[in-house]
Amino acid sequence: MREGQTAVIHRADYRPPAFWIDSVELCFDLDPQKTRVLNRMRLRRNPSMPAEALRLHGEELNLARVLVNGQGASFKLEDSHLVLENLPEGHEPFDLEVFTTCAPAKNTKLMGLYVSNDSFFTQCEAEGFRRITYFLDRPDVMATYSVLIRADKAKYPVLLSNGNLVEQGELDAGRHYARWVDPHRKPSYLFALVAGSLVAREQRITTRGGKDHLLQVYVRPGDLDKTEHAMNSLMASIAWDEARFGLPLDLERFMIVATSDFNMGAMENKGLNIFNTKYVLASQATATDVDYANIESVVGHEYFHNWTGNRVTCRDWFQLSLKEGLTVFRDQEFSQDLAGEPSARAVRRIEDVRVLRTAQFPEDAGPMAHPVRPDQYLEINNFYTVTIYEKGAELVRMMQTLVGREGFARGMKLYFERHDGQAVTCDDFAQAIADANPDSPLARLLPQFKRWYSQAGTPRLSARSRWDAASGTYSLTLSQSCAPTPGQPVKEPFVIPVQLGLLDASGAALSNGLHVLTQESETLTMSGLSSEPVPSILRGFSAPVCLDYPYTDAQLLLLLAHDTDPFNRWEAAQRLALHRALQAVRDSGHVELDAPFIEAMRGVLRHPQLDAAFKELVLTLPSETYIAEQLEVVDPQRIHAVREAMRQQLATALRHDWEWAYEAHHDTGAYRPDPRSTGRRALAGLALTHLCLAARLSGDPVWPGKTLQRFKDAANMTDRFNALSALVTSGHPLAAQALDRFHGQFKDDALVLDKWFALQAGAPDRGGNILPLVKQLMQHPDFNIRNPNRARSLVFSYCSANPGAFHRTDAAGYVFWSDRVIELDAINPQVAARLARALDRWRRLVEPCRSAAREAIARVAAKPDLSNDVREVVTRALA
Ligand code: 0A1
Ligand code: ZN
Repeated sequence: MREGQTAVIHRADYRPPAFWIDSVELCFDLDPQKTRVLNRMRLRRNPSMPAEALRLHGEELNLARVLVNGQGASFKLEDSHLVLENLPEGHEPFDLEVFTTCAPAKNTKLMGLYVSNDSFFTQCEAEGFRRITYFLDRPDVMATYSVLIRADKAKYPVLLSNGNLVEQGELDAGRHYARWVDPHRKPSYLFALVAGSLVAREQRITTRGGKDHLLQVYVRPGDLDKTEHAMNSLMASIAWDEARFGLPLDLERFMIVATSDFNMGAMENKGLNIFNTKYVLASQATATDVDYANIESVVGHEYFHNWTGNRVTCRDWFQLSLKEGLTVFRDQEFSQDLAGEPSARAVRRIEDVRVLRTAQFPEDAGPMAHPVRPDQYLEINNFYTVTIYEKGAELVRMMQTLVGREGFARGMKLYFERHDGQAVTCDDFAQAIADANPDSPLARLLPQFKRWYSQAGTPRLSARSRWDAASGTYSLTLSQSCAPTPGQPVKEPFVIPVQLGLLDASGAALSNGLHVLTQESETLTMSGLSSEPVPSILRGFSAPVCLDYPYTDAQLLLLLAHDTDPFNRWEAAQRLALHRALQAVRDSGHVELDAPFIEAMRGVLRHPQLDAAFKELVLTLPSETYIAEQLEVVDPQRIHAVREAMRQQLATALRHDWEWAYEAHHDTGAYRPDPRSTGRRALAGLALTHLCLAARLSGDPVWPGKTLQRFKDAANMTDRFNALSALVTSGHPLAAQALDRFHGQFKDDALVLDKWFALQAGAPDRGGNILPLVKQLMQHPDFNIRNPNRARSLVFSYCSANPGAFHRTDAAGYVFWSDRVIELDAINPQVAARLARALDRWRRLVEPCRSAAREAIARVAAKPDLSNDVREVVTRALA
C-alpha cells in the first residue's frame, strides 16, 4: 500500500473506542498560510474496553507539542495517527494538549479548515476534523466544545463557531477574538468554524414553548437581498418539525452560512449550518423555481438533522443512512406538506421517484451497488450516495406505510426517548418504530423487513393476472426477485408493501388496499366481478422496486384517464412513452408515434381539471438514463436520437396545443414560487421548447422570435432561462446571441454563470458539436475547475448528464473524462470520485463504446498515487 492509502474498513470490525473525550477546548489563531490550533482535551479510558494505546487521527498537520497533564509526553507518529502509549493508568480523567498548525489556503480538498473568497470555513463530515487537529475523529466519541477564535479584525470581522457566543473583544495588532461554547455534546464531524467578512439577515422568533431564538443567515456583503427565501424556509422548517413531530429548536441561536466553495449541498453542523451558496441565495432575477424548491428542501433537510443526526447520531459511518435516509424522508414530507393540496403533493412525490429511478436504480445495478447499510468501504466519502440518501428515505417511507402516519410519529417519539444524546444504529431506529407499534405488520415482520438494510439491489416485482369470466374471478400473482449485486449472489425475499387498486372497464374505482408481500410469490383472488378489472399496482410508488406487469396500451390509457392515484396516472403515461421508446430503440431507431398516444398526450395537455405541474410531468418523456436502464445493451446515441425524434413528433403533432398551452400559462403575474405558479411556468417553458422544436422542422421564424423576445423581457429567471433553454435545445441560430446576452447580463453572478455553462454542456449533440464546445468553455476566463460548482456545471453536465453527447464512438468523450478525473484528483478527490462514477455502467455499453470506456477507466486506474476516493470507484468498476 502506498503512503496515504488505507485498507478496506468492515462494519463487522466495529469496536467501541478505547478512550472517551469528554470535553475539548480549541484555540485558533487564524492565518491562511499557517493557522495555529491549540487543542486541550479531557479524556478517560473507556472502562468497558481493555487497556490499549491512544491512537488519535490526524492528516496533513504539523505537530508542534504534546502535553499530558501539563507535562511533555512521549508519542509516535504512525500513518496518520498520533500514538500515545504511556498514558496514566486507571479510569481517572486526564488532560491532553496538542498543538498543531495547518495551511488552510493550500487546502483544495475543501475538507477540514479551508479558505474561500478570503473567508475561513470548515467541513468536518465525515473525517475532516482530523485535518484540523489530532482527535478520535469518529461519530461515537461525543464531547462538549469551547472554541476561542483569534484573527485579524479588518479581514475577518465575523468569527463564528457552534453554540453560544460567550465572549468577544479586541487584541493587539488589529486582531480580535470570540469565544463560543456549545452546550450540546457532539461528535467531531459536527464541529464548525467560520471567519470572514460576512453580513447576516436576522430574525427573532418565539417558538411554541415560549422560547426566544435568534436566526441568522450569513452571506457575503451584496448578497443579503437574496436571503429572504432561505430565512422563510428555515422558519417554516422550525414550525413544521414542532407541529408534525413535536421536535423543538433546542438552540438560542441558529446560524446558516453560505460559501461558494463547497463539495456538497450543505452541512448540518450543530447550530452553524454551512451551505453551498446554491442552496441559500435566491432572487427572482437570478434563481429559478427549481432553485427555490431546492433551497426549501435543503434548508429543511439541514434543520431536521438537528434532531435526526445531531441529537441522535450514528454509531459508525456504516449507519450513515440512519441520519440521511430518515432526514431525506423528513425533508420530502416537509416539502409535500408545504405543497398542500393532494395534487401538489403528488407532483413532489413524482419528482422524488424520478430521482430515485434515474440515479439510484442504476447505482443499485452497477459496480458501486451497496446496501443502505453498507458492509465495507475504502473511502467513506464515496458513500454519500443516492442509495444511502434516497433509497434510505424509501425504507423509512415503507415503515411509515406499515405502521401508519400516527404510528410513525409515535415511533419517532420512542426513538428520541430511548436514544437522545446517543450514537446508535439503523437497527435501533427500526426497533423503536416497531416497538411503538406492536400490532403493526412492521413489528411482526421486523427481521425480514431489515433485509432492506442489508441486501443491495432493486427488487423486481412481477405481477401476472388471470381472469375467469365464467366465475367473475380475478387473480393477481405477485412475485419478487432480486438480481445479484457485488458480493451478494443470492437474495432473500423482501417485505414489499404493495398499494393496490382495481378499476373496472369504465375506469370506476373498484377497490384500494395495501397488500404486504413477504413470500417469493403470492396470489390474491377477488371474486364477484362483472368484468375484467385493470390493476393499479404500487400506488404512490409504495416500495422502491421495479414493477413488471404486461400492461396493454388500452389498460394504460384507461389508467391515464381515470386512476384516482395521481402517481400511477403519471406512471401510465411514462409506460406508454417508454414502450414506444424501447420499441424504436430495438427497431434500429425508427420512431413513428401513433395517433392514440398523441391523442392521449393532447388530452392531458388540454385537460380542464389537471394541474399545469402535473401536465408538465406527464408530457416530459422518460429520461435517456431511465430508458437505458431498461436495456441489456445500451447505445446512448441511439437512445438519444429516439427520444429526440419522439419530442420532435410531439412538438409537431401538438403544435396548436402547445401554442394554446403557452398562451394560457405564460403570464403568471407577480413572481411567487408557490406550487401553482411554478407549475404554470414549467408548462409554459415546456411548451416553448416544443414550439421551437416544431419551428426547427418547419423553418417558421415566429416562435423562435417570440422566444427570444420572451428571453429578453422575462421578469424572472425561470421564464428567462426556460426561453434560453428552448432556443439552445432546439439548436436555433438565435441561441448564440441569447447566450452572449445572458453572459453579459449575469457575468458577476456565479450561480447564474453555472447555469450558463451547464446549459451549453448539456445541450443535445448535433454532429458531435458538444465536446469541442465543452473544451472551448474550459478555456473561458470564467471557468475554474477548482470551484466544485463550476466543475459540476461544465464537466459533470457533459460527462454525467449528457449521455448522447458523451458516449462518442471515437472515444473522445472518455479521453476527456479520464483527463478530468486525473486532473481533479490532484485538487479535490471527492469531486474527482463523483466524476469517476460517470462510467459506472460501462459494461452495458454497445461496442465500440464498451471497450473504449474500459480502456479509459483502466487508464485512470493505472495512474500512480490515486486518492482512495477515485481508486475505490475505478477498482470496483473494473472488478
Ligand atoms: N451531511 C450532509 C452532507 C455532507 C456530507 C459530506 C460533506 O462533505 C464531505 C458535506 C455535506 C447532508 O446530508 O446534508
Ligand atoms: Zn443529510
